[in-house]
Parts: sequence; structure tokens; C-alpha cells
Amino acid sequence: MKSRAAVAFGPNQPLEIVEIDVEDPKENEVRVKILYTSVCHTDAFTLSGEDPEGVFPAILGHEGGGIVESIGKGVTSVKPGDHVIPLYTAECGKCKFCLSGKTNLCSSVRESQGKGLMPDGTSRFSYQGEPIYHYMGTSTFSEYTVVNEVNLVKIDDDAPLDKVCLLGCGVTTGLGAVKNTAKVEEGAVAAVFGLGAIGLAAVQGLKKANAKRIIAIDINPGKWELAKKMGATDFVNPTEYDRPIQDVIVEMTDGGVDYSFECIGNVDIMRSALECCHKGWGESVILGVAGAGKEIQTRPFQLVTGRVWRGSAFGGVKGRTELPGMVLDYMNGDIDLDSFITHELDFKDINEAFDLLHKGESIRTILTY
Ligand code: NAD
Ligand code: AHE
Ligand code: ZN
Repeated sequence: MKSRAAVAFGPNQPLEIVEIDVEDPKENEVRVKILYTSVCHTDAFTLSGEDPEGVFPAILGHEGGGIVESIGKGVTSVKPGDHVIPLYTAECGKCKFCLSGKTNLCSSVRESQGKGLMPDGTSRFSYQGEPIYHYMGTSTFSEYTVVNEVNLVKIDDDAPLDKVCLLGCGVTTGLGAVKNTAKVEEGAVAAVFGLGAIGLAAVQGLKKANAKRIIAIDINPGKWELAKKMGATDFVNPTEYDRPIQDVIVEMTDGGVDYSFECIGNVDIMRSALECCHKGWGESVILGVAGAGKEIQTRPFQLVTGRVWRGSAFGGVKGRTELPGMVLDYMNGDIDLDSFITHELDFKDINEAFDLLHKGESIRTILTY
């Protein structure tokens, strides 16, 4: 079938809206009509050419919501008409990872997903007869996309897809990093570096966990208002200090924080986030995604003396098992998604959504097809 899509023809080029061909779903695959998508910083990261897994031309996008249009042979968990959220972290329930009880990472389709292909090694997208790569197993920047059944979760029919699409990445990641990865306890002192959707969701998660102090750190003071609304208690702008920001945080907190979260993708700030943790027990979680060739550094003594460095993908959330409940949590008022939506645009204006994110003016822009 024909579909409107925003194609990334090459790194650092604006996306081009073109009419592509989308094949029927094959065995264990599902074709979804995407109604809404937003733009996450990871889409911008891959478009920048910094992603070691970035391939072009590709259809990016991984925060979306839609309706099942058709299913391939063997698909049992969804049917045409079901409301769904695509998942870049698949959940097959059968692989070594899924069965480990230790991680939300799933190995069932990760290898082909990282190559921008379906498991049979081909693409379901083409433009003028030439294949176009998939992205993160989701490719929500196409009106019709094809995903593996394991990359899809059915949600409540009554959930507003223009809001709950945000659970496809950013908000779930921040909330989950606090709850599942750090397992923050009541009364904790925490620092969040970077107040985009991921950092703000971490702040919201910390508030839900009854953290005593939530220090919000960003070089853009325009982010304070939402951080405060989410529950932040202290605000730090690193550009106002001429010494390492970890020293400032350590001083503010009588020795350091219990937990920190890096939500930027800057390896120098990852170091600051670790080193602002309290000696003996402080834990730092890396959420930000850093470009090819970037590496983290610290003195091993930081870890010898009890600080812990962790990372989190999709907040440790198993999407097919847990997302339906998070959707209900939103509908019951237990998760705030609306505050993240700073802009709403027509899908054709998708490049403007990228501009708003780069300029730090938006948290999330909802694009309507
Ligand atoms: P964003 O661009 O909306 O937010 C980043 C924030 O960091 C901005 O507010 C910016 O002002 C701030 N910032 C930039 N440099 C800074 C500095 N030196 N010190 C303090 N603040 C600084 O991005 P986002 O969509 O919230 O994504 C944040 C990061 O999380 C990205 O790297 C993204 O790729 C990554 N991410 C990871 C996961 C995961 O599963 N681990 C999921 C989603 C996004
Ligand atoms: N492709 C990159 C890594 C990108 C990355 O770390 N992705 C995060 C999700 S970001 C969502 O906005 C993730 O979940 N990673 C785990 C995984 O299996 O992809 C690279 O460096 O190669
Ligand atoms: Zn994302």
C-alpha cells in the first residue's frame, strides 16, 4: 500500500515527506496505521549521523500510537482495529533475556532491528523501487509501518493515543529508571541532569517515590517551571559556576546525592553525575545516549569507595507486560503526560518539531497524521 512518510535520506538532512510503498506484513508481523507520533532526542541523534547503528535512507520515529491495520500469519496478540503502541524494546517472553528476570532487554529481534531490517533480512518499505531501512523496530514517521508482533503492545481502546504515545519512549524511560533501575526509596536525595522529557519524567518518578530532595540541573533555565511542576525542589544552572558541577552538588547535599540520573547524552556530564554521588552508596544511572567513539571516564577510586554506575534502556520496563498498566495509570491520573506536550503540529511539519527540540523550546511535540 501507499503511505506518507518522512524519510531520512542522509545524515544531517531535513526529513523529506514522500509517498512510499509499504508491503503486507509477513509471518509474525503487523501493519499499523500510526495516528500520532512525537520526536525524541534519539531520533535527532540518529539523524545527526552520530549513531553507530544509523543507516540511511531510513524511516525514523519510535514514540507513536496507532491502530492495527492488518496482521501476518501466526500473529495472535493483536487483531485489526486494536489500539497499539510500538515498542523499540521488544518482549518475546521466550529468549534468555526475557526469561532471566534480570532485564527488560530482549534478544529475539535485536540483531535485525539494529540493522534497520526485519528478521528475514529485508525491509517492508521502499521508495521509487529502492528499499528504505526501518528504525528501532518501530519507524513511526510513516503513516503505515510494519513491526514485529514482539515490538507491539495492545492498549485500552479508550486511551487517548495522542497522549499515551508518549509512553512509547521518553516518559516511560524516566519513570522506569527511578522505579526499576535505581529503585529509589522514600526520603532519598537525588539529582537529575538534563530536563528534557527523560529528565522531567525522572523528576516525576522521584516525586512519586517520595524523594526528599530533587535537584534539577540544566543549562537552560527555561526548563525550571516544568521541573518544579513535576516536583523538583532545587534548581542548578552549571553555567553559573566556575567549578565542576559535581563539587557544587556535593557541597549542597552534605557529601553527595543518593541517586543521580544523566538524561543528556554528554559523557563529561555522566562523570559529573557519578562523582556527585555520596561516598559509600550513591548510585548514578546513565540514560543519555552518546555518539560513536565517546567513552566515559572516572577515577576507579570513585567506584572503589562505593559509588555505583548503572544504565537504563526504556527504564527497565517490559513493554508488552507493563505498558497497558501504565496507560491505565495515565487514565487514572497517576501519571502526568499532558505536561510534556508543549507543541502540537501536523505531521508534514515534522522538521519544525526537530528544530523546536534542538532549540530547547519543546519537551515533546505531538505530530498528527
Ligand atoms: P532533550 O534534548 O529534550 O533534553 C536534553 C536536556 O539536556 C535539555 O533540556 C538541555 O538543555 C539539557 N542539557 C544539554 N547539555 C547540558 C549540560 N551540559 N548540562 C546540563 N543540561 C544540559 O532530550 P530528551 O528527549 O529528553 O533525551 C535526553 C537523552 O536521553 C538523549 O541522549 C536521548 O537520546 C536519551 N534517551 C535515552 C533513552 C534510554 O532508554 N536510555 C530513552 C530516551 C532518550
Ligand atoms: N544505537 C546506539 C544506541 C542507542 C541507544 O542506546 N538506544 C537506547 C534507547 S534510546 C531511546 O530513545 C536503548 O534502549 N538501547 C538499548 C538497545 O538495545 O538498543 C548505539 O550506540 O549503537
Ligand atoms: Zn526515545
